[in-house]
Amino acid sequence: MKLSNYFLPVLKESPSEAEIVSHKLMLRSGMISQSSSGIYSWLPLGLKVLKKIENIVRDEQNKAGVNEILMPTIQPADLWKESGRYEDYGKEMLRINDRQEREMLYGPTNEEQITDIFRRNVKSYKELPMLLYHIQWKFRDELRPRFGVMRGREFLMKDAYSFDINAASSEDTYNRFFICYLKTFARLGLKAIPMAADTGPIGGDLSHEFIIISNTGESDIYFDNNILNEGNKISDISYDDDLNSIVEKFKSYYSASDEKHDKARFDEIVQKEKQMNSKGIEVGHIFHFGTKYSNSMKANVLDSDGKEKTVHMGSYGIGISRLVGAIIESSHDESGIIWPDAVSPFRLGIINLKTKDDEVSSIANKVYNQINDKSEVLFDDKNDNAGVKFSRMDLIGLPNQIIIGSKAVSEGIVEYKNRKSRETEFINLDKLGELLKEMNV
Ligand code: 5CA
Repeated sequence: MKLSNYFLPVLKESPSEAEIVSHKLMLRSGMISQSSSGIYSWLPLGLKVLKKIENIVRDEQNKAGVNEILMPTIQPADLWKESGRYEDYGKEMLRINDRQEREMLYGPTNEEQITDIFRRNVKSYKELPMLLYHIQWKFRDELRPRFGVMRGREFLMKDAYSFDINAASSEDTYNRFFICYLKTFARLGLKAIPMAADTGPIGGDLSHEFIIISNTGESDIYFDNNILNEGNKISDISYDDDLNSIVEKFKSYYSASDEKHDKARFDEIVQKEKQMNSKGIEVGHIFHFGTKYSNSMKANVLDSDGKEKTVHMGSYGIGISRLVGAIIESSHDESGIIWPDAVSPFRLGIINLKTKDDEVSSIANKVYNQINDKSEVLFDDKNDNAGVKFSRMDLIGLPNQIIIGSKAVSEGIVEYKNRKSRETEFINLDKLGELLKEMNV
């Protein structure tokens, strides 16, 4: 992509309404544009990152054997009256009447909708466990939308739902998602700590939040530092392994956010020097609630003994749009964003420093065309001065940069810059291919 042709409305100044660094950087780098409080449009750069995160989340759900579906954003109120949550959900739910005066709502979550799909279509224990997910926009009329996409009113969530014949099997499914979540966050370049959690309006008695450490997070977290090393080999775990014992190992460490924190127990089981206390961002949340919805909504199947059984359920959320902000919170410096490879909007940025020089431009164009065939590249071919070009490229955070100036003509060399380490090296034009291969571009 040529920058002259790309919609990248970067801002020089930090917008005054943004309180935290990820919100500032997302606005400054032209990733999002506010529509109204807590509601954003996604511009090309932001949308690219959102899609990359979405695809990693999708891939890991598919690998765990979860079926992708797509449910609507607008739901009938009747389903929520059946489960008893229509009144309970209160002002956070956006309620709408259609032209026939039927009560509808913009979905804040989908337990009711999915239970309805399940009870209409699944009749036998033979089809269980059944695991389903979708990636869809949600609306919650948050009292205090803030921090940009971190606490939005409209936000993109991956929500999955599971149906099992009994509690034991349902807990195995819960553990499967637990592992799937650790794999997903690791692939996104994040260290997410699972923490026992309260269940709030979703309900149930077993629940874990997945929280990444960040000093701008909304949750206070307390944990045993050893848990951070436990997840190192998570990508090697297969779904055929004994998942329950792996999950038990994680659960054996102390880790809790403020609402569940028990200081006496923390002091009792964690050595003083291993006690960690910081702020964190919740990027995922899993719930096991047994028959809460299946009971009230009569989601039953015939068991092997020919008797009707109420199915056991869980639900599993990942905040996809929140993750864009969360990743920036954990990966930036004073010049801007530093994208982890897996979610970077482009693998490489090329800067033509001398757009008015025909010889330099001809080399820069050639390099761009060669790489652009194989990899995602953003080519800064605009007529700005060098300072503007450097700071813009640093701000948007592409992991690798190639800077092409007059030395390309006089000496046949260009400069390579690693955005994260800020190290630069001159490189012969004929060696560029090799270097980029090493950088995985
Ligand atoms: N039905 C369950 C699981 S599918 C559920 O809704 N869980 S949740 O309420 O915990 O939300 C799941 C995830 O969505 C959260 O972990 C968080 O990452 C994200 N999320 C929740 N509220 C918001 C919000 N207002 N803005 C951005 N992301 C949010």
